Amino acid sequence: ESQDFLDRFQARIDAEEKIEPTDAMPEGYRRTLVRQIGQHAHSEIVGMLPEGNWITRAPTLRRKAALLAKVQDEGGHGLYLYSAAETLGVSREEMTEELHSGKAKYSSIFNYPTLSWADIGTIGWLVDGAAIMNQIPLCRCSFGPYARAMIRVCKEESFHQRQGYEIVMTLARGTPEQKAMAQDSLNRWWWPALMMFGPHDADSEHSDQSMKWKIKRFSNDELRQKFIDATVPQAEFLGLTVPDADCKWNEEKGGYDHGPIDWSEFWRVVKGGGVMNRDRIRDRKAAWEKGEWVRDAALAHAEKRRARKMA
Ligand code: FAQ
Repeated sequence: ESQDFLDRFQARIDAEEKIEPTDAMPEGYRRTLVRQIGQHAHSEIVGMLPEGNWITRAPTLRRKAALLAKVQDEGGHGLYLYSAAETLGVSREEMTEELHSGKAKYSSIFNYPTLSWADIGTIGWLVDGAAIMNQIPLCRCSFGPYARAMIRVCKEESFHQRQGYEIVMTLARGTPEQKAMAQDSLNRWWWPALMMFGPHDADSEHSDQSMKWKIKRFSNDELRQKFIDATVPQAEFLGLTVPDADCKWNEEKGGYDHGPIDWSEFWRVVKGGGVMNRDRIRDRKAAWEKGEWVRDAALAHAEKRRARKMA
């Protein structure tokens, strides 16, 4: 790749032009997007599992219908994202193989177990809340198919966040036992939710280049701060407390300070040592194998239609 080519590409990015799949692009740009979009897709698909765990145990029909719809939406997000990645010349099979072999990551958050019904509320509130913070700027990502996919995804995440917050609100205003269940859930999910934004900027390997290419519009720490600032008042409104003694309003910076994040836990979970890592990959592999006949049937059907058209 000549310097001239790289400069011309950067000029298009700087001019806020969208890059489309058929455009010439640096190999590093393509690779970064395949990595990020692929991992984002895997997160949506693996993210169906912790919540799927509670569909049969939702406390009312209304809660069950909403949860079912949410989990289905996540499946849909995964499919948009795999399609967006496929425009960059990687196949769905290759991406799936990388997930199953452990080569491709998915969000650390989905390696924590959903122990109580309150966790379904907390996931909607915190995990979808964090996902929205991260994904709204991705609607302006320089790569067209990813940016466009994010618009609908964000609308749906917004519904997910509200349904979660409403579950937690119902529990927080319920019996002392229900409120305690909500607090226990917040205690377990708060730190893992902060870790979703990735390592501190100084330790974030890809940030500089991704910001330059306008794949990322904000750094990991900037988004984490925005999330904390939006979420702490929501917890206060519910009468719940975030499990961080150092979490205090800082007038000077106009945001909340927070205590140290346990990065050794983060890396342990990312590298496979979380409570649910093994189960998640086992379940995804089983689903892929059990679905093989469906893929085969769809291919055979498409082949028949094609042959009929040719005749
Ligand atoms: N978990 O240099 P950076 C959802 C890895 S929301 C695991 O900072 P980058 C919706 C990172 O990949 C969740 N790994 O990397 C939902 C890299 O390793 P690599 C999904 C993490 O890419 C809600 C290394 O650390 N959202 O699914 C994590 O510039 C509820 C160095 O990090 C997205 O994927 C982590 N938390 O920034 C579904 C959003 N953080 O790849 C169901 C799109 C970092 O070299 C229920 N992705 N790593 O092997 C992004 O915005 C970025 O990729 C970041 C990381 C911000 C996640």
